Amino acid sequence: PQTIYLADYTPFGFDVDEVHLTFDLAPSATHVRARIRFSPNPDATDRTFFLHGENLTLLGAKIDGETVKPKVTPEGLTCDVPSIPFTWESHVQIDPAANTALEGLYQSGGMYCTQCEAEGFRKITYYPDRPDVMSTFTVRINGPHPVLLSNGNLVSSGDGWAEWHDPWRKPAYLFALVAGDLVAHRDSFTTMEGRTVDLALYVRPGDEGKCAFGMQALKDSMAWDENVYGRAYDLDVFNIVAVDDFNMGAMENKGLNIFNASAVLASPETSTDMNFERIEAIIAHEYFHNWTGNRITCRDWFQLCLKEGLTVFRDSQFTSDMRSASVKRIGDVIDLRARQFPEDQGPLAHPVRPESFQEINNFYTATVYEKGAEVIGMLRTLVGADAYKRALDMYFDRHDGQACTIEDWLQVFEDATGRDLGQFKRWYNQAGTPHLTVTETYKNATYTLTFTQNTPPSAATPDPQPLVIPVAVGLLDASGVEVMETQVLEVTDATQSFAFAGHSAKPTASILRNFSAPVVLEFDADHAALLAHDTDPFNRWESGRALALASLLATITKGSAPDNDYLQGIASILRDDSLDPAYRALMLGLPGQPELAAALHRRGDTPDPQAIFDAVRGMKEALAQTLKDDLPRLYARHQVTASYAPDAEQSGTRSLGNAALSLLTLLDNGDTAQTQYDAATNMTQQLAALANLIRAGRGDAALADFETQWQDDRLVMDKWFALQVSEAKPDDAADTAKALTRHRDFNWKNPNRFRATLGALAMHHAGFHAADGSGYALLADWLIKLDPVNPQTTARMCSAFQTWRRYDQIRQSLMAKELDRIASTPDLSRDTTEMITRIRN
Ligand code: DPP
Ligand code: ZN
Repeated sequence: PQTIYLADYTPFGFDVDEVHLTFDLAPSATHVRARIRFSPNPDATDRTFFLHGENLTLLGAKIDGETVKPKVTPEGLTCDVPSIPFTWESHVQIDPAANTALEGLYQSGGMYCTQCEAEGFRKITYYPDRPDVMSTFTVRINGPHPVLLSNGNLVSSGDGWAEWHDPWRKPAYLFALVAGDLVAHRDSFTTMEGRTVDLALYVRPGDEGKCAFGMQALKDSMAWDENVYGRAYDLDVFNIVAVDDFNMGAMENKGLNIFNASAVLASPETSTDMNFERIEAIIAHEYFHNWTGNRITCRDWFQLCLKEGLTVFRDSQFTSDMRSASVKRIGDVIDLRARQFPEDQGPLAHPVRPESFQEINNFYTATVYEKGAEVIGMLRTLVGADAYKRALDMYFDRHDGQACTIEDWLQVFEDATGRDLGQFKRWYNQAGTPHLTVTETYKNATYTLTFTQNTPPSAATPDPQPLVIPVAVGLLDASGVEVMETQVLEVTDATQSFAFAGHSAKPTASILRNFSAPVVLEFDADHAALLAHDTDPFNRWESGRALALASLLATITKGSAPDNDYLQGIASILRDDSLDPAYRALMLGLPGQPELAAALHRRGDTPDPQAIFDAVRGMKEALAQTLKDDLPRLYARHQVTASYAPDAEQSGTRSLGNAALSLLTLLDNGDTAQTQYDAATNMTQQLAALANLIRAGRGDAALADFETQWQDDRLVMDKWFALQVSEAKPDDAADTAKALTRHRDFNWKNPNRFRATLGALAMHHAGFHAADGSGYALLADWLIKLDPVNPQTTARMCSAFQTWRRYDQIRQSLMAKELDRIASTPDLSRDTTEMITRIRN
């Protein structure tokens, strides 16, 4: 496959002034007619007229009304064209019914829908399918469907047809079309500019009862973006459509967002509190893209973080405002460590702005998204909230309607603040998670912290240079009183010291408060004191986490008993009813098993997945014993009696109740869980009870009952599939997943169901890494089977193997064998080939 380089960017030779599309929908023979006005681009030197096009049958082409015969290849076409403005017309036939890759125009449950980001539009018609080519679109849809939707505003419609016009210039990746027998949940929103916007959430008949929450989240997002960023919506309609078969979570098409049903449909009976929170965040994310992504888009796909990092950062701010900021921050860091750190620390490491790729779909990664958001968070910390706001206003002002780069983004911060961001820019160009090692000295009433930063080299960045690292630090005295409020230190050198004078006794340092930079911190802090007293909620939680990590590592490597300081420290926090229940529930969490494997690997040890699993289980038992007398009360006090609401308060209460339940189950063998299961009136309670019953080895009856109750609900059945795998004992995980692939409801072409079953296996650390290689083999079998059908989802799941070099020789060779087996599959997709090659090397 061909490698594409950022350094090779050149503009397209032509501007697109307007696009007219006509669709005649038919499952296996949809006709697409395009009429496109091109004119020479004065900024370009290369006037090659190349239009992307894949899987298209060209039935005819004309330039200014005269038939032409373009030269067609599997990737597109070229044609001789005039050197003055001209009108291009093409007529192609496509086959949505055969489109299982879910890119371009395809069918899902009888409806038509599209997914064009990143490069799906070329599967709809011939076009310069690149984000820096922007145009207005007028779309006519002919088809016997009650609902016919495209971007922008509805111009006119009749029986079997509709015409839409999007007045905002946009790249083709934001194009969307939906047709089907759908029902709408409607509402409206009046913008701060006085525009009344008709809002609609389109779903399959039967799902009407799952729309209200998503609609409210949309309205909250619209209001928030006005209040916080001064950004109002800019069309008369905003439509969202829920689709069952979808590779991603959702897509921000202009005025017509298309969502994976799992990312928008919600009801108390069928969705957990976590589902509700995720749906709220994704609705916000896609809505916020209207400004950060659509109005200002990316010049090329290397700049993906320009829209994604910023939009993730914005949706995190939104969730922090809607719910609890510290709980959100802790959740984001857990997620970063679980998904981004392994990427940054293994063979897939790439900069937030990569410099080359073969298949762009492989770069919709945690590094681009989540580390991209962390980089913006650091920028905001460094310049301050006011300057951040000024810079963003300048960004919207200066670049509205443009396709931009990271250079444009950093320039507005330089212009708004006068700062030189040359060194800061390395965060965008360098791969790898920096390690920040800290030592302390105390002499003559002066406390000194010395920071040493070191980013491990990687294939993408063989010679990393020092970064600008904002390190938020506070100091406490021996009694736990804060003697220095949070200060942000700017670490810019490989080694750098900061002195704090006037301390009559050696203070206790709280370093990297609120996780002010995405680094691995190595500091021998007084975690027990910080767990008891830190005024920074993040670092207080982090101290508990650090104690748990150290204790678990000692158990794994030396067989030590769980650390009593940790157990007692957590117990006091759990007993402190003045603390937010959601926060206390997080305090009961333990480091993820892959995170423990990474920590062992970093110390030069070889992780044994079963030993890690056992140590975590042992720690939970120790927590249960320590809290033995508290758990019944903790559980009882955190039951919600009011009618269900998915808000922060109620879900926090339930999360602590359920955290208590999982410890109680270790003491009562699941009796409380059974009672909760029998009485549950919402999915949060039902699913938590079911998980505990499986863990206690008595889940069969409840699993059967759950299946009977929910067999007709696709999204709930995904949970049923996933839970059996994720709660299986390590030795049974692969067999459980395998048995589920034979279940009559295992529709492997549906990405949600595939992920629920095989993705759950990949995420079951000890199960996936079972010593006999059964986990590796089963996943590889299914990736090989899925690849020709859906390369994008296949390639994404290959990352399960990315940490393979951390493990022992036997596991390494078992994994290498499966990677080679996948690699040698005939006609393997470009997506999967690139992933396997990068992982294997
Ligand atoms: N739909 C994906 C997202 O919003 C890709 N843009 O992140
Ligand atoms: Zn996004």
